Amino acid sequence: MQAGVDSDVFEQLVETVQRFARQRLIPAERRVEEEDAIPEDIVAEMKEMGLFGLSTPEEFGGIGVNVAQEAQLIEALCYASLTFRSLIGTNVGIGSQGIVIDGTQAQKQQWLPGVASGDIIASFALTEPDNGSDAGGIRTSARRDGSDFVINGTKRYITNAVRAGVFTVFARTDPEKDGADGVSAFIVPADTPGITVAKPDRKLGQRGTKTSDVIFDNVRVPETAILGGPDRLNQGFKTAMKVLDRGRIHVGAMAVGQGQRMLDIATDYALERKQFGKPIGEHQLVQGMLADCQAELHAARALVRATADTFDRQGSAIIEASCTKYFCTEAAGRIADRALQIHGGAGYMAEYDIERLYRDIRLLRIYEGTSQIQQLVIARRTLAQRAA
Ligand code: COS
Repeated sequence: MQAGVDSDVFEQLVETVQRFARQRLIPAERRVEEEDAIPEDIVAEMKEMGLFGLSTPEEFGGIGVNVAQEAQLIEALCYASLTFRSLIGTNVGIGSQGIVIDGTQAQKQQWLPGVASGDIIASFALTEPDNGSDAGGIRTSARRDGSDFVINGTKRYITNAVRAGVFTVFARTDPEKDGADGVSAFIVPADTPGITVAKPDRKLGQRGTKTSDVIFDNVRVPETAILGGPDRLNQGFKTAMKVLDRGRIHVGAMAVGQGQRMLDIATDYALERKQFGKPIGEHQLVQGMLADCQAELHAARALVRATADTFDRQGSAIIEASCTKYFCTEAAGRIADRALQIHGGAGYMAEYDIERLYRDIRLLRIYEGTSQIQQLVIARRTLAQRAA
């Protein structure tokens, strides 16, 4: 059982994050959209609040929440634009969790205090130009040279790469094997010679988030850079999968936070906008859309909480995590669509927030495993369980 922080401290933290999202972040959203950047004073406040270290164990300077608590806090934070979450997202999730789950004590001591404070941004470098869903097909190579490894290859769409202090890089250490088996994870400081971070990608939404290609050209690291130490050679794919399981619950919580925001916006609009002599919320077809949003949101929130509890109890929840990401992000997509529809023509206009939120939410069905990959994980494991 992962205990997390005491309930009174936690309740206070949730209230603080709720207030911060409403009073500080939402008013800054349009500026972030226009400038494609998060204002530095907000970054500083997020550091002060300890948000970068939410999931880092207390002994390494973090807050040490468990998965259920993380989910509630991320839901609260994601009432505001998903862009703000993206800034802390890799430190709380995929960028650091490999070190937390499988790192050696020395690796934890070296990296986690800086990750927790936000002074070091941790970035997760798995995806490549030719390998997205097929994560086991990694082509980036790490060739042994004495007691060093030399990394060559390109990673793609790497969140927070331009800000990164450290990368968890997945590379093929056994060229004889072409699947998941011959892959290792390395902890690579971002200033290691041979690393180039390309200019940030232009995207459909979530302006202010930064993703880029990262090119590794003869990047030399010692064998102690293998995540978990030299004994975990060729074990990197499993680390990636474990990190993504936890991450998928986190993304489910993001979908619930934004889903609630979009439902609230649509409900306010339905109360205020009049057609045929009365507020549109009094028309039953609009009520149908609101009801579907509310029902799906309740189901999504309950699923996130149940899965997070299972993860905290068992230390793993593979099928549940995939079901959660799949259901919650698809539901959020439907909520976004209905919320925009309720706005009519106004919903298509950039003056209304829903146009931006609709674009932002689209990514949730793609990253950390597409909906189709979640279906595949769920179905394969369901079949295997019955066949066993
Ligand atoms: N936890 C621990 N171990 C896991 C695991 C998990 N969640 N999932 C798989 N493994 C292990 C398997 O048990 C297997 O180990 P053994 O060889 O010892 O049996 C090994 O990892 C390989 O697993 P599998 O055969 O299922 O690998 P596949 O290549 O078939 O790939 C999918 C599985 C498609 C599920 C995987 O590639 C995937 O999740 N892809 C999506 C990647 C993704 O989310 N990308 C987003 C990028 S980050 S934003």
